[in-house]
Parts: sequence; C-alpha cells; structure tokens
Amino acid sequence: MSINWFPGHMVKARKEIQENLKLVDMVAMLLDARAPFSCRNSQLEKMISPKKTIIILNKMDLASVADTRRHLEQLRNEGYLAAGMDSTSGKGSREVLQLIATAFAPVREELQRRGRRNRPARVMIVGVPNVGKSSFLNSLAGKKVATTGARPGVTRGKQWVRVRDDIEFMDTPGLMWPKIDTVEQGLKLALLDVVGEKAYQEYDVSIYLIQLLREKAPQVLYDKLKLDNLDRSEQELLENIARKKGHLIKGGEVDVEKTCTVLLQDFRKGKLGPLSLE
Ligand SMILES: Nc1nc2c(ncn2[C@@H]2O[C@H](COP(=O)(O)OP(=O)(O)OP(=O)(O)O)[C@@H](O)[C@H]2O)c(=O)[nH]1
Ligand SMILES: [Mg+2]
Repeated sequence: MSINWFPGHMVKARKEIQENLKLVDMVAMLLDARAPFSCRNSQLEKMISPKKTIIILNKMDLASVADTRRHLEQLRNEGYLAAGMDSTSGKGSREVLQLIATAFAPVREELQRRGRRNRPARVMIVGVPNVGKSSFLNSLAGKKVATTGARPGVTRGKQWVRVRDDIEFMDTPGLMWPKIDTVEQGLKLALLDVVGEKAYQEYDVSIYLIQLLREKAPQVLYDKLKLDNLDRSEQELLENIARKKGHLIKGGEVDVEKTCTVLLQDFRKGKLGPLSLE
C-alpha cells in the first residue's frame, strides 16, 4: 500500500512559504543525507524556483561518507550550491556559512553599488518534516532559538530567528506533498521518520529495511543484528532478529511488533552504523 501524509497544517505552511518568499534573498533546502533525492519535493522546488536555492544534506553523521560525497557531486552538477551538515555536532557549519555568503554576494554588491547600507542576508529554511531544520538553526546559533523534536511536525508556523549578525533565518514547518510519487519513496520517507507514524505500518517499513540491508549492507545484518544466514525471506529474517534480541511473547512466539519498533528506532538513531538508502 502506498504511503501518504499531508496533514492540514501543511496547506497553511505551503501558503505561508509562498507569501514570504518575496522577503528573502535565498532559500536553504535541507534534505536528509541518507536519502536526499527521496526528500525532494517537486511542488516545493517549483514554488521556490524564482529564488537562489542552496542545498544542505543534514544528518550527514547518519549517512555513508562515500554516498554523501556522490550525492553532493550530483547536486552540484545540477547547478546547486550544496554542502553536508551534522546539526548535532555543528560539523559542516563553516562550509554552510560560506555557501550563504557566496549566494548573498551579488545582493551585497548591488547594495554597495547603489550606495545602500549592508544588511543581513535573509534565508528561508525549507524541507520535509523532521529533517532537522530547527536543529540546524540552533546549531548555527550555538543556542536554542527554535523548538526541535524527534518526530515529524514539530514546527507549525514560520518563525524569524537572528542567528548571527550577518544572517536572518526564517524557520518553516516541514512540508510534504499530497501524493508521494512511488511506493519505494514512501517507504524511505517512513524509514527516515519524515511521515507521521499513522501513515504506515511499522512491519512493512521493517521488511523494506531488511531488504535494503541485504542488498546494500549485509554486514549490518551479520554484525549488528547477529544473523548468520541471509538465505531466507525478509519475514524469516525479521523473526530471526526477534529471537536474537530475545523479543518473545508467551508460549515462546516471537514479538514481531516490538522487534519492528526497536529495529526502526535503531536505524533512525544510527545504531546500525552510518547508512545511506540511495
Ligand atoms: N543525528 C542527527 N540528528 C539530527 C540532526 N539534525 C537534527 N537531528 C534530530 O532530528 C530530529 C528532528 O529535528 P528538528 O530540528 O525538530 O527537525 P525539523 O526539520 O525542524 O522538523 P519539523 O519542525 O517537524 O518539520 C531531532 O530529534 C533532532 O535531534 C543531525 O544533523 N544529526
Ligand atoms: Mg522544526
């Protein structure tokens, strides 16, 4: 079944983004470094296309270094200024600030040419829910200026924050679009905790994760999840993970539900190691 999530507050958020575009010099689009292309929203990109856009691959601490390098290269080939960022440690912030300065340079030169006073760059932050937009601002500010949370849909309205003397940011609520393009993209977004938990079955997403791991990172199944034979169906592998973890219910049956919850949590927190989904 395909996954979709487009709660009411996003209709308002979309309108708010549209209306406030004229107030900013550029848009910083945050994508999850583990699956940046699945986090792209063509509706949103069309809307922000009149503005200079920079791309930040956030949560790079949770992604594979080589894959992030490849993704950045791809985005730069598309003509974007792009950089990676880890908003929990602040790693990457210097490069991000440099990107903003580069994107703002033409405006600053124009102000100078007209004999106007220099002013801070105005940057709107956009992206899917839970990608770390508010955390990114807090990281650049070095203090808590925006509310964050480990679930999608925390920020509900736009908010201006002055993070530094030379930049003003507008934080916006995470935006989805009415229909996710493919089943696979929906599964990836669910895995990344971008869509609300009511929009999917943890079981389906867990089976998809096991399938991805088997294809892309079998070592994780051996080393972190202690499996010794991958020549099984995903369903059987999930049951074996449950046994290895000791997730059992009365009568010795495996507790599949609990195993799915723990497996997804472990992936999202990076406990399975840095992993990219594309
Ligand atoms: N490991 C890691 N976690 C991060 C990073 N950035 C944010 N997080 C975590 O991701 C979760 C979501 O962060 P928020 O900053 O609230 O995300 P948001 O994009 O503002 O979310 P909405 O307001 O719901 O759209 C929080 O649990 C953060 O701690 C990062 O770079 N690395
Ligand atoms: Mg937020």
